[in-house]
Amino acid sequence: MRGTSSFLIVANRLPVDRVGDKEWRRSPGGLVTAIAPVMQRRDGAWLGWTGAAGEELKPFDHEGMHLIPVPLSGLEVELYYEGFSNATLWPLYHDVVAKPTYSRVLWDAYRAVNDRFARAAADAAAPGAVVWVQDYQLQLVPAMLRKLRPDLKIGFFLHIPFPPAELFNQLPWRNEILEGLLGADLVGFQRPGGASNFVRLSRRLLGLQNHRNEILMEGRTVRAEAFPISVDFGELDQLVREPRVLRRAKEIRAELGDPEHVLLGVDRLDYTKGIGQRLKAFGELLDDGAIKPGEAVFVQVATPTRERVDEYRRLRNDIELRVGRINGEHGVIGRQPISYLHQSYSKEELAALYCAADVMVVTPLRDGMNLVAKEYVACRHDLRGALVLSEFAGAADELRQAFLVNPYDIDGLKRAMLAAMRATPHELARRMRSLRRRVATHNVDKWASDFLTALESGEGVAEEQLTA
Ligand code: ADQ
Repeated sequence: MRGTSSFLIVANRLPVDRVGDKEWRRSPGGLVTAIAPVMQRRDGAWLGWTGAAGEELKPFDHEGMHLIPVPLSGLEVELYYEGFSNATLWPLYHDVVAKPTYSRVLWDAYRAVNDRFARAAADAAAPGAVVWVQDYQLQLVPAMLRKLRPDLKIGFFLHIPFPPAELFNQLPWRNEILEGLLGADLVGFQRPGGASNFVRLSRRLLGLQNHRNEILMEGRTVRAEAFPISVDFGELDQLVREPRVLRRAKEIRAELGDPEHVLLGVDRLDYTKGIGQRLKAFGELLDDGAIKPGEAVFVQVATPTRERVDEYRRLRNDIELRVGRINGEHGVIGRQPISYLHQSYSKEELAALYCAADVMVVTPLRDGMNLVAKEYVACRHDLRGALVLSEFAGAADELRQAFLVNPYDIDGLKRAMLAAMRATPHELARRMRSLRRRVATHNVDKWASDFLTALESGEGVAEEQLTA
C-alpha cells in the first residue's frame, strides 16, 4: 500500500494537545513552529501518539497539518514510554545521572511500538517521500521502515545526547539500536561529539566501514552529522517588544518585592537539569551572607513531567524539601528567597519572566541542547541580563559568552552566580550582544532547513536499482 504524503514527520507525540473534550491546540515548542511551514508547503503529515492511553482516532487536520494518530495501550505507555524510553534510554543517554533499568519486558514493548510506528509511516508515505523520524523513543523506526519501503528518503534526529562507548555498551540491545538508526540516510545529532560517538560505535560494535562521518551499511551510505537545534528568535524578539509583556515583567518584579537581583530557573522537573545543585548554591550564598536577605530572589519554575516514573517522584520531594529548608531559614513573613512554581506557563508569561530576570540560571548535568538558554537570549534585546550556563548543555558549544559553569562544582556555581549579579551593564551588554548574534543567525528555521537540505542532497537509492 502507498500513501499520499510526500513529507512525513514521525514523532512519539502529535504536535497538538487536547483542550476540553473535542478541541485541539497546537503544542508550544520549536519543533512544531519550525516544521509547520514545511508541512504546509509540502502536503505533509505528522504521525504520533495523542497522549491519551487506549485512544483510537482517525486521521484529522489541524491548522493546515494532516495528523495521523498512532494508538498506545495503557500497558504500552507504561512499558514503552515510561519504561524503556524514560527509565532506560533517558538516564543512559544522560551520563547515567540516574541508574537505568534494563528489562527484557520493556525492550519487547519498545520494539513492538516502534514496529507499529514504522508500519503506519509505511502506509502514509507517498512513493519516494521524505520521512523525518524524531528522537530516542523511535530509534528502531528507520531500519523497520526501510525494510517496508526502500524507496523512501529517511532522516532521523536525536534531541538528546548520544553517549560514548563506555556508557552505550551497557545496553543489552546496543547492536539493535545502532542497526535501527542505520536504517536512515542521515542521522542528526545536537553536537559533533554525538555524531562521532555514533560513527565509532558503528565501527566497533558492528564492524562497519566509514569514511569520516559517512558509514557504509549494506551498500548504502549513512551520514552522521550535528545540527544544533534552536528557537524562533524573531517571534520571541517581537513578543518582548509588546508593551503588555513589559508591563507584566515589571509587575512580576513588584510582586517579588522589587529585589535588587531576580534569578530565574525554568525547566521540566527532571533530574538531568541540575535544579538541586543551583538551589544548593543559592542557599549557600545566603548562608555565607554573600547575598543579604531581601537582596535577591530565586524564581524556580519546574514544569511537572513524567510523574509516574519513580525517579521523578523522588526528585520532586527532594527539591521541595530543599526549597522549604532554605525558605524556612532565610525567609521573613511575607517574603521568601525562593519562589517555587510547579506549573506550566504560556509563552507570553515565560517571556515576561525572562524579561524580569537579571540572571538566568541553566545548570543541567547533561542536556542535548537546552532551549531555555536560547529563549532567554532571544528575549533580551535590552542587552541586560546574564546567562549562567552549564558546560554540559549542548548550547554551551555556541553560547561561549555566557558565564559557563560546571554544575557539580558548587563553589564554582556560587562564584558564577555572584559574578553574574555583580557584572557591570557594559560587560553584560558585551556578552549579550554576542550571544544574540549567534541565536539570531542560527534559529530554528535554519536548523530544519539545514537538516532537510542535507537529507535531500544525499545520494538516494534509485527506484530502478531496487529489487521487489
Ligand atoms: P527538554 O529536556 O524538554 O528538551 P529544553 O530544550 O529546555 O528541554 O526545552 C524545554 C521547553 O519547554 C522550552 O521551550 C521551555 O520554554 C518550555 N518550558 C519549560 N518549562 C516550562 C513551563 N513551566 N511552562 C511552559 N513551558 C515551559 C529536549 C532535550 C533538550 C533539547 C530539546 C529540543 O532534552 O536538550 O534542547 O529537546 O531538541
